[in-house]
Amino acid sequence: MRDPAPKTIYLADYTPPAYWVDDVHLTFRLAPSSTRVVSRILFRPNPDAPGPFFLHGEALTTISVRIDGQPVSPTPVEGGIVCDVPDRPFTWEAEVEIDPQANTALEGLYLSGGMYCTQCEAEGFRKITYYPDRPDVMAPFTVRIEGDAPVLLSNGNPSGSGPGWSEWHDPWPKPAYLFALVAGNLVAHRDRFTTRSGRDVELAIWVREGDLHKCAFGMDALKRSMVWDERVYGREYDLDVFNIVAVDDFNMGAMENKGLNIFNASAVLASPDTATDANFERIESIIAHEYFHNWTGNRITCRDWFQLCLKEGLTVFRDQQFSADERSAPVKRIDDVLALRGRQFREDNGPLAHPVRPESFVEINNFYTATVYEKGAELIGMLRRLVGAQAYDRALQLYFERHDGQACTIEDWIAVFEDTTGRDLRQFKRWYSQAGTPRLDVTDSFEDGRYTLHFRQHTPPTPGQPDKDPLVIPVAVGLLAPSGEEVVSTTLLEMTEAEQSFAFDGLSARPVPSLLRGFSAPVILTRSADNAERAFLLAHDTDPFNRWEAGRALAKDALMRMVTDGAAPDAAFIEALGLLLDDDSLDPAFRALALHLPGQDDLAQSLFDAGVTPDPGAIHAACEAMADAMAEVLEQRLATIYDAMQVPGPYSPDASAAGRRALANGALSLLSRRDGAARAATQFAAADNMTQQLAGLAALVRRGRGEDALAAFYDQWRGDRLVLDKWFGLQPGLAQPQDAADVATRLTAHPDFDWKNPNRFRAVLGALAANAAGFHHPSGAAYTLMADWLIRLDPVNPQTAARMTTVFETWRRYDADRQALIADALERIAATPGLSRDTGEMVNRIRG
Ligand code: 0A1
Ligand code: ZN
Repeated sequence: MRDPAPKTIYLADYTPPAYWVDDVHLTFRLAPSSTRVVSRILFRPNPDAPGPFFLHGEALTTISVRIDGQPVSPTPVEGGIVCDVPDRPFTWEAEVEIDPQANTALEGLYLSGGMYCTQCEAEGFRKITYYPDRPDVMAPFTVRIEGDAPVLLSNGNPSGSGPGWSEWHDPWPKPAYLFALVAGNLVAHRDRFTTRSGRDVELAIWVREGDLHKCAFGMDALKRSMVWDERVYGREYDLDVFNIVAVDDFNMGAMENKGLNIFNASAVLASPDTATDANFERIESIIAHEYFHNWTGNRITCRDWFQLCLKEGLTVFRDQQFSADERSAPVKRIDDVLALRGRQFREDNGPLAHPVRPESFVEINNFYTATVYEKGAELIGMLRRLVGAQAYDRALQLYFERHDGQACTIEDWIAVFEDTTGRDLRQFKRWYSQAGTPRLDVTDSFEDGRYTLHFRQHTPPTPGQPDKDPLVIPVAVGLLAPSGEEVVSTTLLEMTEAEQSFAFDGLSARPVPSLLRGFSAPVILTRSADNAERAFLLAHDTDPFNRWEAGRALAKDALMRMVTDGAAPDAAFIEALGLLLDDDSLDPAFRALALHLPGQDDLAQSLFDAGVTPDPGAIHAACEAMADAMAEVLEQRLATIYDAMQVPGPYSPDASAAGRRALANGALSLLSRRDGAARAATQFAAADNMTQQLAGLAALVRRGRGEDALAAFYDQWRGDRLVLDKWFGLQPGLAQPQDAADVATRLTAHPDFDWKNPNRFRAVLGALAANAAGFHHPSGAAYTLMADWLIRLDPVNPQTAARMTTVFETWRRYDADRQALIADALERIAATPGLSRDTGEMVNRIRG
């Protein structure tokens, strides 16, 4: 039965399960629209929490149910069934029929291009069979698959196979959300790994035959992840096989199912000619992320879905550490902070703000958010900073020892740190329950050799949380002498009060502070620094993150003055940038980041915070004018850099080569404003790798000279779904503001616009929304197009539709006309008959 009216679930209402599961045996008889699932489950009453016997179940046709061999007739109730059961352990046997072919929501068992696959997190297992589909019920699984596909995979180790069947046994108790099954016509890229204690593990990446040449990088990333987790966290793999499968139709990036990770094809497949450097880097981090979940998520899982950050925040933090170790740590930190500010700050400062550990939800799938993931990871980073790296390592070992095989809470997590260090972390825990981005205002004074920093913290109200308490904020600070020399090296100040001062003695002159080094806390720092100080830090700071931050602050200030006062592009900023670009001692990847102007959405938020209603058209114009000025002033330097950064020899996705290409392509984009896009055309035509081909194409399109190249690109790549997604995304993403909605409309009518495929849908509509000036063009055409498509997608794939509604989350920033247009679009979505619980919840929260 489906929910009559969506209801809100509360963390405070948690109760333990009334029945434990000791063993699960599943048999699948696969058929596209009539798959039979037979379950045999050993249940045991939980003496600590007696209650009715309830099993989740959705869209299941019941064929038969038996308890201890005797037929029974369970009673359907909302979301599942209840049944009278004996007051002792018993065996439950059920046979149900499901329809994978009709499953367009891509949750449960579904078909993707003729291949069976599953997605059970968070609550998809209930669409496969009756079960207590909650993460605190953990059990070993044995699975038998019968079907005519040549490859039949499930979790754990293979325990038998024959023509048309295979059997799998997963000895490690797991919650149902980690269940997986794959069946199809697949081939494997194989390898092996020997763990440090000598276990031989067979590794395989399963793909369609035509994709076999795109697996080598993913496999290498997997082996590097396995080595890293042994070395850094002491975590070894625990099965004889580790399988990864690439799937074309997938709602998210990937899924950490035990021993059988399922990946969106875009998150695993890469070859030099089809994937960009950014794609390679993303693949490496997602492979690592899913692999690291084996310990942080699978062996130790979440008690309930409110604890999602327990596995996600920690696993993101671990994958960030891995990428920092494998690549350049400062560049990785800047990338992570850019993503945090771009997505999480936006969420935390709007109607969708929620705590890292939410206290209620209607649809849990709506809480796989930047706050749970990225802010969740920042909380781990802060804890590590506060207790120190060694205590962190000890706390983690205690966590693994104490909680292996358990379903845990944030309280368990905090307790291992308290027990390891003897610290009282109650105040720190507020970070998990208090939503909103804290503001940290800083002033300073200098007298008689004593330099004092005064901090004041406050967190603005967020939905349901009008008042906030002070947080523990680790502020990493360094001080520089006017000569540029560092006089106080990085020191961690621990702020715990609403207002607090910290003094440094013995200074011979007023120093320049370098604050929040390495972005030591996820806050918005406000300080009325002048541009001379920023330029000084850009030139001298020893902390690479803050050096970049100073350049960014200069750029932001210059752009905001252009928007608000009609100022000309700031020559001092461009000159400072030129000096940085010339500094060959700096990593090219770092210089490439400095060359990027702040994003237009970021500028809109900063203007809004400064009390100015942002006009996306004016912001776009300012960024264009700034880029023109940068290109004009720096033309010679950019040309030199472009030539110097060319990477000889065959393509390699390594960080150093990728950094050189990033800088060359940053230069190319600006130079195209001066050379009629001649270099871009040459690069596009000559490129032997996707990074350069796409950068050439983007520069041509930006300059309005992309028509032929777009056609050539389409002809070349029409047979490759992942590359075609780039073609679909690039056009609305780079269109002129007045054209963006038309370009997107045209693309949605293209024969290759397979809108039921989440990647393709996101390529066009996500890219349109990312084009801030185009999406917010005063005509409102993009809002209408977006609403039309969300209404169309919702009944087919509620999860992807609901996520896409976040394109409207910033609507309160804008002027009355735009707000009215967006309100209409939201109203229209909300009024759609039969709207899903997913999209309904999101639209209601966004409307506020
Ligand atoms: N746990 C996965 C992400 C994921 C979450 C939800 C999904 O369906 C609702 C699918 C995947 C991860 O963190 O990688
Ligand atoms: Zn994850």
